[in-house]
Amino acid sequence: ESQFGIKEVLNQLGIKEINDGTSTGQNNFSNGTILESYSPVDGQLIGKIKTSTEEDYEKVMVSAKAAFQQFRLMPAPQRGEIVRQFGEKLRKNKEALGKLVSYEMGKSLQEGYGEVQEMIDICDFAVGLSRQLHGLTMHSERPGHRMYEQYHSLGIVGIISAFNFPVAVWAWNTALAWICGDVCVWKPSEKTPLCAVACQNIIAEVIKENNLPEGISCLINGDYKIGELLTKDTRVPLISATGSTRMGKIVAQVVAGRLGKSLLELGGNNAIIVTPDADIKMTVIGAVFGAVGTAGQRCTSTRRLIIHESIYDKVKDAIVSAYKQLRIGNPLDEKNHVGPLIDTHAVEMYKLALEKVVAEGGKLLVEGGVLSGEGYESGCYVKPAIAEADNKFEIVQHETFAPVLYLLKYSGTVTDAIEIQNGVAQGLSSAIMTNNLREAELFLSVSGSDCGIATVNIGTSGAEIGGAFGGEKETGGGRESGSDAWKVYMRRQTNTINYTTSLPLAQGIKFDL
Ligand code: UN1
Repeated sequence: ESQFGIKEVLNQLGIKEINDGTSTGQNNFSNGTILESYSPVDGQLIGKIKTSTEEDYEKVMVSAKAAFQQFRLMPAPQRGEIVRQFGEKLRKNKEALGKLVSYEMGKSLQEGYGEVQEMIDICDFAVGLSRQLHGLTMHSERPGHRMYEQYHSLGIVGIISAFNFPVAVWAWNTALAWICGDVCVWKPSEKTPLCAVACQNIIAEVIKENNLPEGISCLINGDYKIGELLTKDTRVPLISATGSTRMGKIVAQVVAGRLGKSLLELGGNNAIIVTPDADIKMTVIGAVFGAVGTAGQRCTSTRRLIIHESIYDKVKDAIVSAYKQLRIGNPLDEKNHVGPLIDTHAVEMYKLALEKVVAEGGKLLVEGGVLSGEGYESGCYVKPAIAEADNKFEIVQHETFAPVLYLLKYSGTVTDAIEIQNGVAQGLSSAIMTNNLREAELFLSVSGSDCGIATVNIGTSGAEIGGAFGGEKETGGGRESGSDAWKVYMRRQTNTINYTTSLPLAQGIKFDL
């Protein structure tokens, strides 16, 4: 639609009417069936891609393997320079790519830009890291020996990403993998293939401008079957997969079956604990953004509010009244807070969740519903809903990728709230709203939150790239992005060198000949 300047956006990003879904960075070829990408914003066809066949996949792997042989020899800081140039190109394309993310995925334009900003941030982080792939040195127990460890490039990294962060999740993985000297093969979500083509077009320019071997960044497209080729492939030492717990369990078993490594970023069931010492104003902003941002389709979205009984009504009223101010509509219009769900299947799941919570004895405080009429033609726009529920409800235990927020009440101390917060199968993000130091520290202590992310006076979503991102339990245990998450993209080697003329054995063992 020209009204959002989408034609110009597609032009700038090199998206054609029909695009090759297979790319080695220089060569694009695809012999599979056609996949159409419709926008949840207005239901319009944005473009088509040709998916990858098994033969296409084989060509990609040959090219990736050859690229790795060369790329691993390039000094890490020089690889960092490549990532720096990629970050520069992302800066130039931030507006266009952010708009495409918003149009193809449906998140608000602000969040579309935010997602591209996360890509830029991880590039900056990776550039610095390219000079800091440190190993330790140890003191040998034997005289005249030196012991140290080093990190070597791993090989081909398979990246399987979800629709909700169609560009950033790839960048978190690939920017680190590249500085580590790995090459990447990306299988994006079938729901957002054009975002992937746009990213691949951007990195392809960098690869060309630097005369790098093709195959450093590869793209394949298709359904789960093409993903299966990756997970089964012994040429791929690491699979990084983001998506549902159901998908993650399948990937984990297949990869473990060949003793490969997997980095899993799966479902969350994130809660904010609101204690009697919470700042209510901050709580409302954090909770509402967490619950309705990206229309509740982040793995870090706030699903549960665990509120102390003494302030329950006050918090409930404040949140319910904030929901009345939410504007739902075209996400490319910056006035709107909430855009559409990804597709009508997601709408069905949302409706089912609301039916279930009522059937299990919950009470709707803010009724949901699917919007229709002008501006809502795609059928993907829903009203964010709030339900009073119990943590034990089956539906509350389950991650519904939609803006449905459950209010849970606790009595007693923060320990009781923590028990509820931890009483789910998932363990991604968690938060506490309190100005009470004792409560906050307890929440962060070993007997506190069991999640990979635990924050104080912040909501559950919107993590910065500098920290390691990921979660425990059914969230899969993987860590991406900041801190030392890079280590999973490399292989570690322990080296001991003897510079004497004798051969003393470790543990003092005598072995004389
Ligand atoms: C996801 O939903 O897959 O913390 C990732 C956040 C974002 C990343 C979400 N930085 O909400």
